[in-house]
Amino acid sequence: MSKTVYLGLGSNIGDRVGHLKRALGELQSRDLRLVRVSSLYETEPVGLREQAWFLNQVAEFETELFPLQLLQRLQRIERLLGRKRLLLNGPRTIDIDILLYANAVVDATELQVPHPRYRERRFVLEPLTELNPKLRDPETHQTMAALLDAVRGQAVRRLVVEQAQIVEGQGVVG
Ligand code: PH2
Ligand code: MG
Ligand code: MG
Repeated sequence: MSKTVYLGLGSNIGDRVGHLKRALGELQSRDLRLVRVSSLYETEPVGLREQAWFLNQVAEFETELFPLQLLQRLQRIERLLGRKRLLLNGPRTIDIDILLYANAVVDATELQVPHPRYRERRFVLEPLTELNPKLRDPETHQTMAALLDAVRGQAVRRLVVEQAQIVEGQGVVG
C-alpha cells in the first residue's frame, strides 16, 4: 500500500534554487514518486536569526517506504548534496524533512512525525496550505489552513516561477 507523504525542503547557502531542484531530482524513484510541488518561498530564518534567508518548498510524494527507511533515503540525499551538520538550525545547502506521513504518528529517537515544529513554522505551512489546505493534522485534527492562520507574523514571499522550471526535466506537468 502506498502512502502520501509531505516533505519540506529548505536551502540557504549558494545556488538555493539549484539545490532544491537537484534534491527533487534525486528523491524521485520507483518507490518514492513525486505527485506535486509547491511554489518556492523566500523565507526569513526562524530560530537562529543571524543567517541568510531560505528558499523553502513542500513536495507531495507517494511511497512504499516505511518512515525510517524514508528518513535514511533523505539523509543520503542530504549528504550527496553536501550537507554538513555544523550548527543546530544553522545554514545548510539542503534540508529535507518529513512533515507528514499519511495519518501516522511516529515517536522514535531518530524521527518524530508529524515534524515536531512544523505547526509553528510559516515557511512550511504556507507551501503545505498551497498544496492541500483541507489536509488535517493527525494529532490536533486542525486543517493546514487553520494552522497557517496562527503564524501570519513570520515573513515569507512566494516566488513566481513556472512549475516547469521548478522540476526541470522530470516530466511533471501542472
Ligand atoms: N529550517 C530550520 C531553522 N530555521 N528558517 C527558515 N526560514 N526555513 C527553514 O527551512 C529553516 C529555518 C531548521 O531546519
Ligand atoms: Mg528542518
Ligand atoms: Mg532536517
